[in-house]
Amino acid sequence: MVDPRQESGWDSSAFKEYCAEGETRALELGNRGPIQFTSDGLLDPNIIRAYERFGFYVFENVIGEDELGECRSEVDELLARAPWPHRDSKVDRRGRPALGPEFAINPWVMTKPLSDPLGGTSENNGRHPVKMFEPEPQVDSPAHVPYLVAGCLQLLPSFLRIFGHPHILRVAEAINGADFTPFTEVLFVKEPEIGPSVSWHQDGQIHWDNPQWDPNIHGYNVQVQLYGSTPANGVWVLPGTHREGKVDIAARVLENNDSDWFEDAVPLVCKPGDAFITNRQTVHGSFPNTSKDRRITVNFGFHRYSSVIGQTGKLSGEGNLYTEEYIRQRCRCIPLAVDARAQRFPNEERYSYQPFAGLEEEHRYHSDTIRDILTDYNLRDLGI
Ligand SMILES: O=C(O)CCC(=O)C(=O)O
Repeated sequence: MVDPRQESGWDSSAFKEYCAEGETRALELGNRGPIQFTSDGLLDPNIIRAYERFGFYVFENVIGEDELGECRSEVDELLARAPWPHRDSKVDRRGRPALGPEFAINPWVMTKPLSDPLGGTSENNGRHPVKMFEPEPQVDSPAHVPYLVAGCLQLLPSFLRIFGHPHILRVAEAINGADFTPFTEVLFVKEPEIGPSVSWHQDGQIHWDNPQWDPNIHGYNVQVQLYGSTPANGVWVLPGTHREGKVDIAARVLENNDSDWFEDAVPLVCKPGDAFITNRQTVHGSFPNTSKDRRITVNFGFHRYSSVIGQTGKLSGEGNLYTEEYIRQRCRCIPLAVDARAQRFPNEERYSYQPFAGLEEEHRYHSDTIRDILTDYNLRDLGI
């Protein structure tokens, strides 16, 4: 029998068919539309209901064309500073010193084009149990390409402004409470015909056995699409799996004739400027980008305060203890982002982040606060 994983590539008609069917299923779910609030200012209950049921929601038209253009330009400049042609290079593709050594955490997470760097390994606590099909890249591809860029609030002012978007933050408040916290802020980079895959996984790490466990305890991710996302280059999810607890993904693949093409999976299809939210407990992943379409995702996430306080968080390594002070320092990026956005879009409503209400003056966006709040701010990420 041919293993369908051998064919997760855009030159396979079976893969194209799988993508088309997935897209049809996705569009039938009814969990997409603009971010809407009731006359009382609450998030539309239909949005919350659909999110609770499926574990994701696609918000349409969140970011306008001008803002997308600014962010795309900054991202292009940033990516041009990546080590090239392999991750240990000291220079970028133009021979300039590559960006990186000046940060406490190397921003570049790089791997072989079209590969699956995590599947079937013990990386990230082994949360990616099954390796995806790895097509051979073209011979002239670089040895390594960035697929994730970390610490983006300090790298991209336009990312900070998107992060401070009032509607996105009101959604965070509606789902995680007024004292919601950030998590981590990265770019996912899936360049055409080289973008690596992210094999099926659930993001949550620490609360699976918590007696207070519930479907929202590990928070959610926000993915803003600068160029849109397609079934071939985008994230797929298994709807509703955030309510199942820890899923045995390896067993599920085995039951599925050892195939990672699940019949009930759906792709998160987006236009440029759409943003989706995905519960971090939802089983999700993305195939290698063998298509000709670029995907660049502005990715961040939010937690409930009660999910992080007193925890020792981890994705890899020992992890930090999330004390009240640690969390407060990490949350300062929110009022800073709100002010950065207000300076760029003075006529837009401004979000008021309750834990820092009255402290707006201390969080004005200017060179001192940028230095004090954002320098290596991601040493205090809130991974759970
Ligand atoms: O954007 C992607 O391809 C993967 C995203 C993902 O797995 C995550 O945010 O946890």
